[in-house]
Amino acid sequence: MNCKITGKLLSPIHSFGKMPMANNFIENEKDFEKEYFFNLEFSFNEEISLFQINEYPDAKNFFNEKYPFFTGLSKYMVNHFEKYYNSLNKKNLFNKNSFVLEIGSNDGSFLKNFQKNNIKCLGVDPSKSASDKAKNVGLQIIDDFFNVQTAKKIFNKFGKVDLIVSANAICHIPDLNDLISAIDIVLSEKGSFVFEENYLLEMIKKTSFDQIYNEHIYIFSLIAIDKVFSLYGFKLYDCEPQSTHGGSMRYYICREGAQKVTNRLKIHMQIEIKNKLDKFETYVKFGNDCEILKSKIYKKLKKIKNDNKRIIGYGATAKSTTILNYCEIDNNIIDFIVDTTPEKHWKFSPGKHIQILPYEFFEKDYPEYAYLFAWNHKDEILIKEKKFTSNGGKFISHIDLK
Ligand code: DWN
Repeated sequence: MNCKITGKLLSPIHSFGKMPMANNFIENEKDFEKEYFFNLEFSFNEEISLFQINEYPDAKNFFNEKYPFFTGLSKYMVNHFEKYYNSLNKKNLFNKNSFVLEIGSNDGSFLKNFQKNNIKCLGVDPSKSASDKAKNVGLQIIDDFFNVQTAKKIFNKFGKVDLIVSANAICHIPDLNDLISAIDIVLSEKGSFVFEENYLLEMIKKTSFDQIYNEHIYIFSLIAIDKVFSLYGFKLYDCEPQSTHGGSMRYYICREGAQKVTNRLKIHMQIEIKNKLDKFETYVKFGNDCEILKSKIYKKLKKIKNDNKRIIGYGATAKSTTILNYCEIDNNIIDFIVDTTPEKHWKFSPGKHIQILPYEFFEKDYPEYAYLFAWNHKDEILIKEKKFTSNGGKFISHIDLK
């Protein structure tokens, strides 16, 4: 596979084996046979310090009217987006006359904050299942991928935008060259592009290999974002670590010279250098760490089963696809997975075909163990599940086994 930016041939560092598409929950048992698998492996482009997966299915196969992830199901995330809005407001990155664009607006959880404050805004998202929810609350959404073509349409209809925002969407876009060209078309001269994504340093520290799946083409670092955007006349000028999604980073980008680079950015860049995020060897070690953790997870789950205890899965996350398939965990180990998303209920998990049940099945008959696939929402979930834990129930996950 060649890097979409430098054209360099990338050599694989580590493979998680044959992997189905995350979020491709299967409705009918007769469709198990037809399931699509690809080789999930990662590489590291040293020239631009970019961590990426080598093979991935076309996004049209999953970001469509069936996409089953909705941001607004987590109260913490809804709250997080209000804080994100307030922080941009405090930094004067928009004002009451601004026009704001969100890339990957999902169900409108972020844009609702602009709408509430009468700021003109527009969302772009190809997942109609999610964008219909945003439209239902009166938001203006384009059901499409954000690319040069869409950017031209936006520019022709609305002119330039003052602020482009995004959360957990940019790492889903394979062609960063096209993405940045699209940003160049719509962003005003003094405007900022602010986005946040799960953060490479956190993934390396936690060995949270489940952040890697077909939707996440890249796991970004500051060094990578700085190098990539500077190839196109843009500048990374600030950053802000976030606790969401297991540890994220917020990136602030402007046109070269439009903003002053902050000390905070310089400090965090130094931390990345110290942690060797720009070195190939870091990712070879990460691959080895994944293998070690995989065998620890399997042993732990096998021991629980040998002790005749029940394990269910908590949260049919996209991330759980990598855990279940890489670690060879099937329904001999996990009875079923509960989730609060109606669109996932009674379907089967990709690859290992564990059934997804409504949340109530958890409360009805508590198991001894729950594998917390939604470990990134642990704080929110532990508050909700005091009854389970005070009755002796235990949450487990690979994050705690490291
Ligand atoms: O980048 C992405 C992130 C932001 O969202 C996407 N590629 C896809 C998706 O990834 P994920 O599915 O791993 O995200 P979450 O937020 O970890 O998914 C949580 C899942 O757990 C949802 O299906 C909802 C469910 N859930 C639950 O059943 N009870 C969540 C909470 C908080 C709960 O209390």
